[in-house]
Amino acid sequence: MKIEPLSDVLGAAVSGIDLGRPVAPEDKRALHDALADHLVLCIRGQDLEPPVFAEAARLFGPPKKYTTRRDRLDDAPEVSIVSNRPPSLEGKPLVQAKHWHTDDSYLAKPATLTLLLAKTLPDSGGDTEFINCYEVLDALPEVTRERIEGLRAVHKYRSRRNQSWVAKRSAEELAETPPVDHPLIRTHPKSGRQSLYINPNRIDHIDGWNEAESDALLDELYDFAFQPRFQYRHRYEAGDLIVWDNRCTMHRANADYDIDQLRVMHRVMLEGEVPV
Ligand SMILES: O=C(O)CCC(=O)C(=O)O
Ligand SMILES: [Fe+2]
Repeated sequence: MKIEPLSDVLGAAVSGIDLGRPVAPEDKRALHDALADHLVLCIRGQDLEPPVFAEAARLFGPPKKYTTRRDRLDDAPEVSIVSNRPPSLEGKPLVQAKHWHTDDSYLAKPATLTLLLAKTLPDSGGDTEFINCYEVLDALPEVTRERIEGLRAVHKYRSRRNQSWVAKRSAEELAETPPVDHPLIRTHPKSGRQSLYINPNRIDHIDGWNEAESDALLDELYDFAFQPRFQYRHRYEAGDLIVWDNRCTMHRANADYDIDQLRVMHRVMLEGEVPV
């Protein structure tokens, strides 16, 4: 197994391993260490059917069943489909998740990791971009950091400030996800490092602040975090399996490609934990 950095910001490519087969304990340890160091891994050449993919994800932690029933698979309910032809739009093309976000932050326990397996790629483009949120917090001006110390943000499945298309959920599915609040500065339980924990799609407002003041602060934080110096753009090869840490990164699907071409990814999210 070989592990090589993909950029100075974050990301490492892993080759020479097949997650469809048992993984040696030393390789498992090396993968965990690499993820902690690089925040995003691209494991090359993975050809995994959904039940095998769900099983392989266990290498990193327990997978969870996806909430939106329509977008998950019957033979592997941990695997959801991220397609540019969402089932609820009856064949109409749409790039999902094209604005910066971290997965699941509208839940009390957002997924720790997400695994995304490239199944069908357009001829070119269809990239996923990432932000290193440790670096964002480290670079934040001291005055801003002091202002946000101790603040919490209210996250909602369908937030007032949401930008991306949000899949319709049944009343029963919505009832499973009431609004939650999370700290703006989050400490990673494994690295002990702090990062800026923001989600432009799901944060509705800063807890206890009025809308105008809250919007102003959020806009300032987002503008700062979106700077190219914190970003890595992943250009896919067939069989790429991307694993990212939602506790210290954001990501978005790049929409700058020929949407007439099909793009299908299989996704597994791992059980979450309360952000601290
Ligand atoms: O399709 C992508 O590139 C990213 C999709 C996404 O945001 C996700 O799977 O959580
Ligand atoms: Fe996502």
